[in-house]
Amino acid sequence: MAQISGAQIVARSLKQQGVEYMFGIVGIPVIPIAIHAQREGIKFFGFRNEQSASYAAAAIGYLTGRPGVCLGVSGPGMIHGIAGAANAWSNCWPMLLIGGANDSYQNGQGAFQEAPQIEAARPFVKYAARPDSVARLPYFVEQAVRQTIYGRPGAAYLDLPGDVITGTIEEDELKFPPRSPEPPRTAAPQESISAALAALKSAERPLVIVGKGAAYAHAEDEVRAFLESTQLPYLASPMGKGVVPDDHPLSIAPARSFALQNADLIFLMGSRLNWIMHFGHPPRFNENVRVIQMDISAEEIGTNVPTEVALVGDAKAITGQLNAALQQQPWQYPAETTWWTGLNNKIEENAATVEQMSQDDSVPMGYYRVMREIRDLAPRDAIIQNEGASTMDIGRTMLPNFFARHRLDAGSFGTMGVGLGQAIAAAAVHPDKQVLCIEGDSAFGFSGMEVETAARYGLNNITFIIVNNNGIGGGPGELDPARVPPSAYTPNAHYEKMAEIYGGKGFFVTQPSELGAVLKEAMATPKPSIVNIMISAQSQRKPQQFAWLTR
Ligand SMILES: Cc1ncc(C[n+]2csc(CCOP(=O)(O)OP(=O)(O)O)c2C)c(N)n1
Ligand SMILES: [Mg+2]
Repeated sequence: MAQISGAQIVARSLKQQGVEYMFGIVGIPVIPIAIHAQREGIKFFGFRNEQSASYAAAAIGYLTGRPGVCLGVSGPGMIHGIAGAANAWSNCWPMLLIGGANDSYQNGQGAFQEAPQIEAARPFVKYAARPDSVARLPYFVEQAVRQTIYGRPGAAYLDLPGDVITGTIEEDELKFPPRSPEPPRTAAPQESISAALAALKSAERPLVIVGKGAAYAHAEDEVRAFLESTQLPYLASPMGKGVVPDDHPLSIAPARSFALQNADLIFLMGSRLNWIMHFGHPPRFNENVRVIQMDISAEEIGTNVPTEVALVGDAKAITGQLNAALQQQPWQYPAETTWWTGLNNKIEENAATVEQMSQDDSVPMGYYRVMREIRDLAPRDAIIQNEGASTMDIGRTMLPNFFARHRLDAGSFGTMGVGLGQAIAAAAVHPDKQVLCIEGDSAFGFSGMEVETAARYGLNNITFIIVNNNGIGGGPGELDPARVPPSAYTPNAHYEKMAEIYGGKGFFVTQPSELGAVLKEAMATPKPSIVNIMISAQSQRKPQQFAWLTR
């Protein structure tokens, strides 16, 4: 009879539960878990910091619907991984954090890297457990994986003491639970479907808001069919972009502020009324805005603004129900309304301002000039990772998405530093697609060392683009080391030289005339390349009534 170790059981259980990707850093006591994960066919990516690894694991959950794993050593490794668990918690993405822990017989003795790990993980996870024996490891792995994807997705944590990892058992004594099926797609009661449609018909200025919940649920076909049959104007949340292509005629994205302020009824399709949507409150929203809310989580219903019609369940299933009802009884929001006229006027006005800024060939360049060039060269199915303050805000309006789950950013948690981990996850899931990782110079610095990780695993489909204004929201062109402003970084820092550490190519761009050719070459280069674009520290967003950063 054969003996099997805890590490091997964990790896085999993960694989059986549909885990395909693991990110982390090895050390005592988790090395054997990574080794066995590779043997079981799980793709392991050794990172340079568990924080980035944990962001990658969470992005995998969003992109694939099965959790990515972040593996960290006890104490500091696991603590770094909490960053990604928190990001997953805030974004409602599946991920599984696995932390090594000191041998259980040393608990309380001041063991090597001993820490209150379960307590530390708890507020950010749906499930946290310390398996009590080698034999029960498969049970705990199945529980953890299932918890991340059932109900509202989120993170789970497994705490694995060294003696459980290295412990052994007779293989025959083990029982592996079957793979947990995909979560049930719960539909809404028929009367709620009717109520939602009745509410939409009664609105004068309706607005649909498509969120990343719809993207996660793979509801893109249904959402598009719903919009096209009702002809309702819609807006996407930052990561809801692409569920319906951004160039769709029903998109009123350039008139976002006007639309939010004036809508008398909003239909939230997997989008929340949190800070990104200004809580649904005035002055960004109409005081008396009515709400139809579709969400996987009943607890989310009514948050910040009372909900008139609640559609609790799966976005794909429920939007399908709406479409079926509309087939029975077709209805369209009229094309000739003062609402559409107002929206279209605003779209034209804003598009003209943006177009003007994006044609500006001044040196140093402005954000819009840079983004225009990226927009024009990005393949239609590019996956866009975008983080920074203005780099992200402007990227959001300037860089379109045409497919669901093709945009990743700082998200609901506003986390700087997610970029490289997310880009690596996206490149691993979609090896045939171009991944553009468009980073503010500050955002890049949080996890810049992971360029080496990307190169080491041959993720040559990533191009790193740094929009460099010498700091957090811009910094001075010269620095006195005795008086460094809190937001400043080294002026004209040559971040592109980091490509040299792995024999890649870096580009430093100051002239708008060079930008296009450089971006093309960078995307065609056989290793991940880094394009460092100097822009004006004074470059700003188009004037906003309420910029979130300045409030
Ligand atoms: C983990 C974390 N730390 C700090 C912040 C605060 N913060 C918000 S945006 C930002 C960086 C903005 O600078 P940059 O990435 O260079 O973009 P820019 O606006 O200059 O284009 C920082 C540090 C944050 N959101 N997350
Ligand atoms: Mg910056």
